[in-house]
Amino acid sequence: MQRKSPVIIDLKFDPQQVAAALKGAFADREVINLLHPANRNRDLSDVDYAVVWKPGADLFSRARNLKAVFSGGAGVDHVLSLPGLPDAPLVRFVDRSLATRMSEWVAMQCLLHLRQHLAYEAQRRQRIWRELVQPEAREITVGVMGFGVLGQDAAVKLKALGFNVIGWSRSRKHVEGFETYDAGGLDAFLARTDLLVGLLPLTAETTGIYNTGLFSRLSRKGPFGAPVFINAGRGGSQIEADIVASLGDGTLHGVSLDVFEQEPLPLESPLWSMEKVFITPHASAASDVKALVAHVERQIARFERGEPFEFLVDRASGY
Ligand code: NDP
Ligand code: OXD
Repeated sequence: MQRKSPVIIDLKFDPQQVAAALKGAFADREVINLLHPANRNRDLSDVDYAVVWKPGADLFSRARNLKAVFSGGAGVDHVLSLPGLPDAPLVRFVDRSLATRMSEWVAMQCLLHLRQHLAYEAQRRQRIWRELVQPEAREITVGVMGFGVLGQDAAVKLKALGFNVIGWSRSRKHVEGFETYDAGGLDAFLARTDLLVGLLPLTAETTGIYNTGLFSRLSRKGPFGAPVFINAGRGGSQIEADIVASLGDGTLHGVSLDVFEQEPLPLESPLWSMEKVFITPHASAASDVKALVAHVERQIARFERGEPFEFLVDRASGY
């Protein structure tokens, strides 16, 4: 029987979760977990596959003959920027568990803003008992920028909660029940959007896209008189100085941020202490490592049967 290539695992996730997920995984091949000190100087030159999240800078010079690279997350900006990335297929992580987690976070943030939770928290700190007017979800249009796997899953769940939902993507998506816009329809999309949800990948085109110019084109007709910005895509797509200024001058009513230009968010960032801000530490949708391993096993099995990989990254587009 032909020897099956080992799999390199270089996942900067919780080491215990990784170790637990790898028990019994890849049953018919060796697993080289680079978190394990014994593998520090291991020869990787004959390995076909690597599963990576923020891998070591020398990984691709050590593993010189990879036939495929699997991203440990949906985003691949962390891989595409690495020196020596081989010209081999790059597969991203797409899975129900990831979409469910992201949609939970997005729905929670939309509800927190709809139900004016920042205002209630401010009242609580001052021991004020005052009920605020309660707009309904149907009075609010959520615009999802990045109407891909995660954006569409979130849209379905937001719609079930009663929000109007519209989507924006590079190429127009035809999804029953949703009005959608393509890249050229950005102004029309923004003019209708009361709550902007960012689920874009980080590419040359999306770097810095969430800036004052964009915020000022959002709808001001919603119940709060100014729009809300919610971002779980990538921090490199937002200009944080513009977010701070837009909150200050009322261009934005509130924000929820899971991702930042620099992570961890520097201690001196004004965002930490601003009243109209919800912050989570890049925690909206962590990869479930067991689900990731199962996904990679499926993709390798397809490849070795001669079938194409699913969820291939288009290097030219950057996602
Ligand atoms: P997809 O590739 O399925 O969707 C990306 C969407 O963005 C597509 O609709 C795509 O358009 C659109 N898009 C990309 N570039 C542009 C552009 N220049 N102009 C307009 N639209 C554009 O990715 P996922 O939904 O799976 O993931 C999205 C991102 O979410 C990831 O790349 C990652 O950065 C982030 N993420 C963050 C997590 C977190 O914990 N904070 C967890 C998981 C993911 P088109 O459909 O036309 O290609
Ligand atoms: C991802 C992430 O891209 O966790 O999956 O950010």
